[in-house]
Amino acid sequence: MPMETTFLFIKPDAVQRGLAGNIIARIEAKGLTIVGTKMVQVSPELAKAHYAEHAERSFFPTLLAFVTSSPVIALAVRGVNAISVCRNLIGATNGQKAAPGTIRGDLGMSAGNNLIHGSDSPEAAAKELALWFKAGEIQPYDRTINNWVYDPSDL
Ligand code: IDP
Ligand code: MG
Repeated sequence: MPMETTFLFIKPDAVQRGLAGNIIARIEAKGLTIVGTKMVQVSPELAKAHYAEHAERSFFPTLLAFVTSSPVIALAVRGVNAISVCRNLIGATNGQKAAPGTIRGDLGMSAGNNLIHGSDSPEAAAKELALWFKAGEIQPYDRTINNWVYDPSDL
């Protein structure tokens, strides 16, 4: 199966608001497989490495303070085209503009406190999975229900 694995983390606002279950339920119900998960208190070093591409942005200090403010839930998520499927499930960056039906569109009102991160390319997914998970923390299994989630032409 031409499966991809992407990296997501449920941000401190969603964990504090008690929305982690709602978000994980959407990912599972979509037909994606959670193949790795753990709660992480993000260090300043991990935050800086994860968001390195945004180091020059005006919101960078606020972003670092936010992601290190309270624990997050890291997720490795597997499925056909999982990277773009998850980005679509998450929605636009600002919850006020994100489409209804998306996680941010349904659950958030902010550009910064926007509930969840998702890798935006295969290169980012590879970098972020390696940054957040150690060897052996991801179990790349296929759910037996995949025969009902996908038809042969999807694969
Ligand atoms: P993305 O998470 O939708 O890919 P990016 O542009 O990659 O959005 O920005 C990374 C993160 O930085 C966002 O998820 C959000 O938490 C924060 N951020 C982005 N733009 C703003 C902003 O205009 N104000 C405050 N925080 C922002
Ligand atoms: Mg991004």
